[in-house]
Amino acid sequence: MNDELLRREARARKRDDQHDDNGAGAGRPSDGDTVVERRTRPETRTKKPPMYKVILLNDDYTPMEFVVEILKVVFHKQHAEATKIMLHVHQNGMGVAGVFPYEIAETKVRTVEELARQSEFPLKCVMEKA
Ligand code: TYC
Repeated sequence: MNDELLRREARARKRDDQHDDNGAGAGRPSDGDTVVERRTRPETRTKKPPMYKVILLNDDYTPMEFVVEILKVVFHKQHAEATKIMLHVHQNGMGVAGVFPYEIAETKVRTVEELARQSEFPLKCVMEKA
């Protein structure tokens, strides 16, 4: 089922590449300096935004309960999932709290660090292209 969807998507992409006038060559000057606008249909495919992992870093001082609360409040995780992620970070040094478009990831990082700062914990959080 998924394979069939992937095949259809690949075929659709191939058709688009062959027929669309929006790709390379569109708008090429026909002579000296006249730019010909050859676009024949509106752009239909909407690009997905690049995604960023928000990564929590381990430290020796931030209480486990605080990290679990952060994961629940900022990343909307259920208690069991939040605990699992926190323990993963505790044991492995870092772990992914979530994956978001750039500006949302950036806001999450700032929120985590601001909440940690207010409680005087050194919890750190970084983002990385997914
Ligand atoms: N290592 C911390 C402790 O033992 C807990 C902790 C987990 C801290 C995850 C930060 O991102 C973190 N209290």
